[in-house]
Amino acid sequence: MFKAGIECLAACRAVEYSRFVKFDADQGGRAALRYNAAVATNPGSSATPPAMKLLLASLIALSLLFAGCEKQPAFKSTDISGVDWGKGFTLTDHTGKPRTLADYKGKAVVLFFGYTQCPDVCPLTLSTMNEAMKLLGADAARVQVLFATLDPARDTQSLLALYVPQFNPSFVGLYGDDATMAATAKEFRAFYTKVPGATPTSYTIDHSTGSYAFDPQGRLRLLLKHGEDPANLAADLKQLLAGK
Ligand SMILES: [Cu+2]
Repeated sequence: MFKAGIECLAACRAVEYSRFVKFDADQGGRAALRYNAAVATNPGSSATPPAMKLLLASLIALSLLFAGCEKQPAFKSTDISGVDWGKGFTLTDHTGKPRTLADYKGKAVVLFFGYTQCPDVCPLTLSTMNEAMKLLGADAARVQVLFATLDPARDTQSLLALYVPQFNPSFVGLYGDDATMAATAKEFRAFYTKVPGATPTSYTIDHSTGSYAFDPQGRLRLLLKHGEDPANLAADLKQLLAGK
């Protein structure tokens, strides 16, 4: 039922519609043949053609079908439910504790990839998430924001412990070695590339800017876009918490 709802917009218009069209063509064709045969044997007949009745019934059924689709949860963010990537991660948090996605089961999780020396995107994303947390009120206790560094060479555990909770005491920084971070970013289809600076340690990192939202069952559900209105983020997270 739930799954059907999620896939409704994507699937029902394509699959169900084609089923209806096929049904209509098959049944309508046969009915039309029967009608032609009936008219041939009884030329005075003024009954509504059976093919027409079938067509009307199909149109009513189709409009009901689409009305049903529109009642499904409408997220403000991009619904990516059911994708075969972004299954999870194995990283270390800013207190040194090993962490996987399963540790946060029962909470909606927002995962973001970035780096602490980022001049714009990362601090804005974290402060926007903090605004969303404020709007969530008591529900904020059931949301976990995770900041995974793409720059483990400079973003040490202690630096993450200083930086990430500044935005919100509940936010958690995550790190791994270079290979682990590359594999984790790849699992989430996040992109990043080092841009050399004036000195070997003053590089910047260009990176993709979306955040990933999981429902309390740990399923990847939404891609949150950079610069999203905190009210929209809070509304989407509330829906995930409500089991939508
Ligand atoms: Cu950034």
